[in-house]
Amino acid sequence: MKVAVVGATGLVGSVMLKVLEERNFPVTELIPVASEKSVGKEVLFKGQMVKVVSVQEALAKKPHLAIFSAGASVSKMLAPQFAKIGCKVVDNSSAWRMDPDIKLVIPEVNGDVLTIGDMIIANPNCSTIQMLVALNPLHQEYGIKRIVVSTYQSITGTGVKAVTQMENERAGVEGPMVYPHPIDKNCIPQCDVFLDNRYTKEEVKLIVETHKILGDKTIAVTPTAVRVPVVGGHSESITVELKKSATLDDITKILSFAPGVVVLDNPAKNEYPMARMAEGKDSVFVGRIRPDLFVQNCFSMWVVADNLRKGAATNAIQIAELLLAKNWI
Ligand code: 2RA
Repeated sequence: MKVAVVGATGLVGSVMLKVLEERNFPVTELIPVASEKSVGKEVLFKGQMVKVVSVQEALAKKPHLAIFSAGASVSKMLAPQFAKIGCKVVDNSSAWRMDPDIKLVIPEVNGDVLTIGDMIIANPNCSTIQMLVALNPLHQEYGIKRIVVSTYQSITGTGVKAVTQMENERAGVEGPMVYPHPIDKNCIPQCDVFLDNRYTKEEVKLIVETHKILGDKTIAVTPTAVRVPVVGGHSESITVELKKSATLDDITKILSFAPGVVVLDNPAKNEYPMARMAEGKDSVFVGRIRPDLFVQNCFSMWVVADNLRKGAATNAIQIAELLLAKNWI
């Protein structure tokens, strides 16, 4: 299968190449696509150096599948061009997520919404993916009334320039700032820009994407998105209030069997998920599971995942694997 990776030289794009290889996705020809300034560079794939090509060259090769991680404006402009030549697109940007005609998919949660006619499919935001992989089984069993979530987001979610800012600050070196404040030895309660409602774009994604993916706008979501000087993955403190009664055993059991989830929860041994242990893995790790001490049928948990893998590249490739299984690509 001819597979284009648009944004192949970026942080997520390079992880996409790695995951395609690791999962033995049946790529017969890789078509790495990047901006004009990167055309001619080479990327390593399956032990071979493959030349980065322009969009026009990629379209001319007529790929069967194009996986995008090139930003919303590029996706808005280019995804329809690939779809027009019959190429299925899985897009990791925010460009199509809230389009009513475009499916927003987490395979473990709502993979069954896909149809043969879907030509552009949106990959949800990383912080939404890990939250809903953990919460969907509880929603299916008990119904969710309210979610209060605080995220502790890796700087890799912003990209290479953010990692450089942190490293420069750590080394005491002046350099370009991608954040409005220093990130080293700091927590910045702002991911992306503020909107008129005093929430950030990142926080609103947790609300609107949850409503779209679970198909339930009655779920109250109260998000706070924080940037932290971590590189391995995003961590989330989640409190979920359920509509029906449940016990701690019920919750722990359901999570233990939930697709894509690994429960790591042993306070007596100081065992719980952390970004450093999630890095490079595809599971969503859940721990610190505990009942609320004041509110009935309300539970808190700590949810950690590698934001570049399950939060982006792996989820996109799992969507492609669903299409492959249906012979739709
Ligand atoms: C972030 N989720 O972490 C956003 C985009 N990757 O910055």
